[in-house]
Amino acid sequence: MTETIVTYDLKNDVAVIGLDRPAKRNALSDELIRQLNAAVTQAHQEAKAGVIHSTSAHFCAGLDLAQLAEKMKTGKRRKRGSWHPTFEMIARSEVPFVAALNGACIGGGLELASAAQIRVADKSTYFGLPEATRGIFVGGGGAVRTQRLMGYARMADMMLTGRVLTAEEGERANLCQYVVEEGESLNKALELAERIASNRGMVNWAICAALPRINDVSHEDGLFIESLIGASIAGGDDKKRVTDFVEKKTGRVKPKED
Ligand code: 1HE
Repeated sequence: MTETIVTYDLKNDVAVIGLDRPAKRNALSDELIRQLNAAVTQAHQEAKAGVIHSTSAHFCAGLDLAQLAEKMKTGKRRKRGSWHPTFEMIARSEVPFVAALNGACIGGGLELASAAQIRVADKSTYFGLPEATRGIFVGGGGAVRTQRLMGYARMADMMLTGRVLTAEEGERANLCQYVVEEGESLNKALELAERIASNRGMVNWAICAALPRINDVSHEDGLFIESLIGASIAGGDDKKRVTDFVEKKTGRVKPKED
């Protein structure tokens, strides 16, 4: 029987996906990607938001180098772009994902985290892109997504020099949006995911699927797509959410409390 190395749980409307290969620091083997794909597919069928976390001390050590070494010996290399469909499903769908980070968030692990819409790092988290050290390149969409998050200069620095960033440095470099105390990233990610799950699905879809695409087109085309999206999501329960505010049935935006 195949060992379970990705756990799946549905908590209310939130799919909780756990990377569960602690002995290998959640290194991304073909089997782990296969199980992750199945979990994300299931999340799409039944959840309104998702969380991806590690069940142990490290989020993810990146590509399974032992498996790669084995394939190099036999000449059976991983097909290029084989992670893309899974990571793309996380990145651009109606189900937004929050990645809860801890410990090593390295190489393909950072690429996976970059596919989520929100990253919460606890203070044990460190970010690295050691691909050049291993003589390989990013392969999980990091050239697009991670670069877009942190910018070319920072990514080139990390890749060329092996520079490692702490959680706080990662936040300043835009690799994560929240830094929490050690052991708290899953709790914070769940709290955020529950909040996200209460949004209209169509609006979440527009944020996840349309905003990044608008980034890819011209200013004018972006404005046009924005108008199209606005028109296409009109209807449904949007009127109720608006009138609820006008009739004082729903909360106001409050100043942030420390
Ligand atoms: C692994 C992997 C892995 C650990 N593939 N087996 N990624 C890297 O270059 C990161 C490589 N890993 C590390 O630097 C460290 O292992 C960690 C910082 C993540 C954790 O250190 P530590 O001291 O807690 O654990 P460890 O003793 O180094 O590793 C524990 C076991 O996990 C050990 O196996 P064991 O059988 O000897 O016990 C390690 O071999 C195994 N392990 N990381 C396979 N990555 C296609 S594009 C994406 C390209 C990339 O992702 S490049 C980055 C690859």
